[in-house]
Amino acid sequence: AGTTPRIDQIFIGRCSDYQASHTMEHEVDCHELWMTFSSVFANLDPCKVQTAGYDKFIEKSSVPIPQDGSVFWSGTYDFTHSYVKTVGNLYTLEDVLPGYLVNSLTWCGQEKSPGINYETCSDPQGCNKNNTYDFWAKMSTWFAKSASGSVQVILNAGRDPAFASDSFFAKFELPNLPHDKVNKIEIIVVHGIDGKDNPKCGSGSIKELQSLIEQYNFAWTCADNPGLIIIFTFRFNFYLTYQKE
Ligand code: NFD
Repeated sequence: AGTTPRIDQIFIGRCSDYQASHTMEHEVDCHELWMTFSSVFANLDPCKVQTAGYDKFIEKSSVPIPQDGSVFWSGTYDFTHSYVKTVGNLYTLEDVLPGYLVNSLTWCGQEKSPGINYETCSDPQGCNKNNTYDFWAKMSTWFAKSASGSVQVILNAGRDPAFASDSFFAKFELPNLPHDKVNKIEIIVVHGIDGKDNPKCGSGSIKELQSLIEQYNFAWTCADNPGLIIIFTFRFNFYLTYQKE
């Protein structure tokens, strides 16, 4: 997979854009934030990267998430991002500063000039892949720890399994939801956005998720295509149909 050309300009531009359109508790120095982020990997052999360095980036870009506003997704990337924009007052990781800055970008460093590899992020030992995984694991952990009130997770009934135990949601988000702040997990199962249609609430991998949430001692609800979702599903499928043509 190719890497993102001019990632420095994109990152700094997104950062300025975000601050111009959101009320910030603290102003962020976008150039300094880029330096904090890029110094983790720039000018280094990918296998020498210390991903713990990304903690500083997360700390500096951290923003509060409104109560009842956190939305997690697994297997529903396009649907969920489109949905939260339409409904409003809902936030995925990619809608808040840390995630907004780097979402859908690909980056990795190299020892030789210019310090960033703009050709490829596949190295023989797979270090870049591991670094990227660690990065998103940290981002997911931060996002989960920032949640409060009632949170939502939007799953795809057409994906098998709809709830995957090796997903970022299962490994880094669910286990990091704070017990003193989060009071309920709303499972939303979307039907009809993908071909197959496997489990409903109370069955298959959704049932496994329900038991897991109980083991984590959280209250939950589960809904198959609830009102707003079903309306939105029509809109979404309509949009996809015309986008393809
Ligand atoms: P997904 P999810 N190993 O749709 N998030 O629950 C590797 F290497 O299945 C955001 O995993 O949902 N990659 C972003 C994996 C990235 C693995 C990651 C795995 N075991 C996490 N599992 C982002 N913005 O890019 C999944 N992936 C890859 C946060 C998969 O190929 C969000 O807050 C796909 O590109 C959301 O609540 C991506 O991870 C949750 O974690 C998502 O897979 C979504 O992760």
